[in-house]
Amino acid sequence: MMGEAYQALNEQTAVDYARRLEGVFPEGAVLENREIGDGNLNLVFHIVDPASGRSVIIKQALPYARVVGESWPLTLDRARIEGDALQLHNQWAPGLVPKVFASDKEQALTVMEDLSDHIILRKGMIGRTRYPRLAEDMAVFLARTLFFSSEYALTPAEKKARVRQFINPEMCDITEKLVFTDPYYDAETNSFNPLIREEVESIWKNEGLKREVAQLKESFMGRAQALLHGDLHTGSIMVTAESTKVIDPEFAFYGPMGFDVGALWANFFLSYVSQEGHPGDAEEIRSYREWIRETAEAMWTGFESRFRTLWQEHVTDPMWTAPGFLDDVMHQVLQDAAGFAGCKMMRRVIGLAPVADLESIEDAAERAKAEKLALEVGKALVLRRRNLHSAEDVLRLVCSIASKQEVQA
Ligand code: SR1
Ligand code: MG
Repeated sequence: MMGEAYQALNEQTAVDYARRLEGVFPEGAVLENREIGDGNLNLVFHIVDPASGRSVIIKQALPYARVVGESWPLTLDRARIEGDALQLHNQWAPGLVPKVFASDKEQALTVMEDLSDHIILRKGMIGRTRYPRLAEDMAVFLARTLFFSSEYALTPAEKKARVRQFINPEMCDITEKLVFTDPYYDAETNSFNPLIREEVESIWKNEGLKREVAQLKESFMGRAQALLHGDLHTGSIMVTAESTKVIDPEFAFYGPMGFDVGALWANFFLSYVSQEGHPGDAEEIRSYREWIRETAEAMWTGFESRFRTLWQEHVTDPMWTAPGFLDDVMHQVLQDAAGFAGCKMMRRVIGLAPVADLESIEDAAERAKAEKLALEVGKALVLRRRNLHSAEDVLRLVCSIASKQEVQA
């Protein structure tokens, strides 16, 4: 099939494809295969040779969004974007992304390292597992991928060439609609718990909120600051106690740095607000929430200090070295991250593509309590972001609302 016209794989043709990969499986290996994709968009095959113990993942883009079906056509170019982004991420953040063994543009697929000894972070967090390396690893990933792809590290010509390489209009269009538009009016794509209709309708009528979200949307669409992962939620991270791997950069494009930081924060905070909906005693809930709080804060602190170090080591443009400019950059990334986190929390409650942290709360009334908290925290992050000057401020605001103690920020 290599070099042939695109064809979606099935469990048999994926095995045939894997068998033809050079140097991956021994001649004549009897391969086992399972389609394990549970995301919104793609096919994912887990192919194993039990005799040699070798295994790979083949991820293939479908020409439509899997979660909706063929009525939502979607570019296959996202597989090229993902392959190119993984290659750069491997260079800038080695060890924090899966190894890529092959990319096939015609078949819109990537053959990569099997991470089945890891678990999707979202699932791990629903099970209240703590990951001691997570904050540090994500700080390194964010600092290095955002810094080295930016104007601060590249020449103007290199940066513009990268912007061109990662023009990703159809995937950005999904985010522009699902994150920044549809949740704010009665859109067809929306889907939410009927028990929170009053709260959702009040968001649709909140003109001040919509004005702020419009500003964030404009920044997402127009500020080509760094190569973003573009969809950095806890379903895009795989973990063990000792290892963190960032997967799935098919939404990668040049946008504002705060968007990736904010995506991760949003998903930590969605876990935080969902805690009381999952079984466990008060102490278990309190202490897991404390771990989320510490992780979210440490992730920012580690990110900022590494980014500042990279800046000292690599920045050469005399204007970027103007006293105070780096402080301005960090301050803006922090406030952007808070605003984007707010938008990303609200979209997961109101719009298409909810998250399991909330969806797996079976009792609709219990789920509604967590969803209302998510909306409150989301709104506050958007509306009060200009009053936030440190990660501590962000976490104080989030935790006080999520614990239902109002603070002035
Ligand atoms: C139709 S795609 C829905 C969502 O899934 C992806 O993970 C992105 O978050 C996207 O918005
Ligand atoms: Mg994904």
